[in-house]
Amino acid sequence: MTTVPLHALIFDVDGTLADTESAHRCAFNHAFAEAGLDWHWDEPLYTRLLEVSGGKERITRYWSQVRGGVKTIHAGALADTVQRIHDLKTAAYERMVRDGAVQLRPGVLRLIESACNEGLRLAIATTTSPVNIAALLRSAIGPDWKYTFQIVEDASTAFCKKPHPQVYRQTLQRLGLRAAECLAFEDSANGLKAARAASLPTIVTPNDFTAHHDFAGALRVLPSLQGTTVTELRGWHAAGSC
Ligand code: XBP
Ligand code: MG
Repeated sequence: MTTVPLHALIFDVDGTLADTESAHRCAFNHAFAEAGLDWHWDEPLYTRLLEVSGGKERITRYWSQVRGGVKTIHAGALADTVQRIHDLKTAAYERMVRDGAVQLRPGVLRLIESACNEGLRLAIATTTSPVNIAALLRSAIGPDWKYTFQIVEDASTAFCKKPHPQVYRQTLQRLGLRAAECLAFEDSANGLKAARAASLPTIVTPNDFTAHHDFAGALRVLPSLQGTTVTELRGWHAAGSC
């Protein structure tokens, strides 16, 4: 059994802390309409597009591979247009979350509370933007949510999106911990790859958008964190790197 104690839990946001992707999809479609574009992402298409981490990257991928015509646009103009669409999307998403469209997944709040009570440090490593994180956690935990998560790494600090490990490596650096002293929580194959590339033992809780992903290399794959205790996490962590 490993002798390395568990010191911190590192959570992904979208699809892990909360089932946000349906709201993200609606926000994208809202932004397309506001921008006067006849684009529409239905669930099957969005499920495929989720293979690309990052909202701006997803818009660009769709535009270049589905709509076409990107090559004729000056790179700067393309980036500006994608940024403008993504800003409209982020504003729509923030309104939706503020209006109660998204809740934390079952078991997440209870696990976060018991982890804090047991002295574990909590961090966030996500591809999404700070505005989205704040909107979600302010409505789910309250205005003091930042006291719960000591470290937050996101799209504004880690420019290489998952499956690149940058966001996890930076989180570990700021925690001042080794990967073996932590557990990561993810919902997608890209997220799992990023966490594993940073040598983090990782628990995966798939959702409807990621249930078909390959989760080889996960420490555990659970339907949700409902009923998961810190004692169980410590046990899986201890057994995980035998
Ligand atoms: C998942 C993502 C994000 C969201 C949309 O992030 O890939 O891009 O789908 O958010 P996570 P943005 O790492 O938390 O699973 O539009 O802000 O990118
Ligand atoms: Mg995710």
